[in-house]
Amino acid sequence: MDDKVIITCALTGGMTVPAQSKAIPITVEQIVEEGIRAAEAGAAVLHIHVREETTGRPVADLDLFERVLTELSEHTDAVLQPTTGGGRGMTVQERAGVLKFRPEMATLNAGSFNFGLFPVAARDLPFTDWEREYLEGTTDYIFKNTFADIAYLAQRMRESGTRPEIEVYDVGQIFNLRQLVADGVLEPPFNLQFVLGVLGANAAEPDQLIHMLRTAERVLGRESFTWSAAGVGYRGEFGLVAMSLLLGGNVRVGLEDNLRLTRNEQATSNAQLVCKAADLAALFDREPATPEEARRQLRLAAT
Ligand code: KMH
Ligand code: ZN
Repeated sequence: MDDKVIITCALTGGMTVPAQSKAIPITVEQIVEEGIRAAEAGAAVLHIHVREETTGRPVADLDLFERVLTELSEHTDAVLQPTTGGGRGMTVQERAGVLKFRPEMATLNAGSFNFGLFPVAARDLPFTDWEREYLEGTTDYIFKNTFADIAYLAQRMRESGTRPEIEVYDVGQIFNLRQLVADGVLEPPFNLQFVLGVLGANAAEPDQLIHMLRTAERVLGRESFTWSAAGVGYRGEFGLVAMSLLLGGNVRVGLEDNLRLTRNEQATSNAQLVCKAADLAALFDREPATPEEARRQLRLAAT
């Protein structure tokens, strides 16, 4: 087990809408500020989406990505990990656009599924028309990551010198990876992120995490990957933090995945969620990895 734990902070995401929480950063300035504070609190990796600045709608706008990446790199040494998953309505080509900035890491999603956020639309929140439509429309939103899409994104990442973090949402996607290795599309060692708790994929339950971890060890080989877990929702997020700390994995927290600091209290910043993860890590005698330690563990090009 690596005593150091890499904390990734997923700052804003591409699936929630602003009415769910005032803390969700929207503008470039807010995303950058949140990223700096999260890194100061112990996050070694910042996972990044961007949003239209006037509405908060998730977008794949390259000008916004460029500004966020440039400003963050001027203020923090954290590993910057933009999404290639994007949000509803974006094509795979649009999602790949951010690779032109040659980030040292980016997400690569390991399979397709119906990414269902529609139950949120039934909550009593002051949704605008687009927000309600965005959430309700996920009854019919396939988060599309076909074998062809994955091959395309993997090739683009090779060209940009970007190391993929592979997002695995369900156990079957581990077998997708085995096929992608056989086809020469992907090559171990992998950095896996088990993302559990998305409706349409797997649940953020202890048994499911263990099952996915053991399956990855059996199918891909125990030495062929590092891993982290991200749970969606409050119980999912901190439940999986505790499990990963215990099992020797890394952790991801952040307002992309969860909006609450305690069961009854909204988080007011990403840094609060990072601090809570770091406090839990201390209870397990694990210290947050610095960005340099994270680069070494994740085998990023810069090391
Ligand atoms: N927004 C999504 C549909 C990623 O960043 O690569 C999934 C996602 C994954 O956020
Ligand atoms: Zn994301």
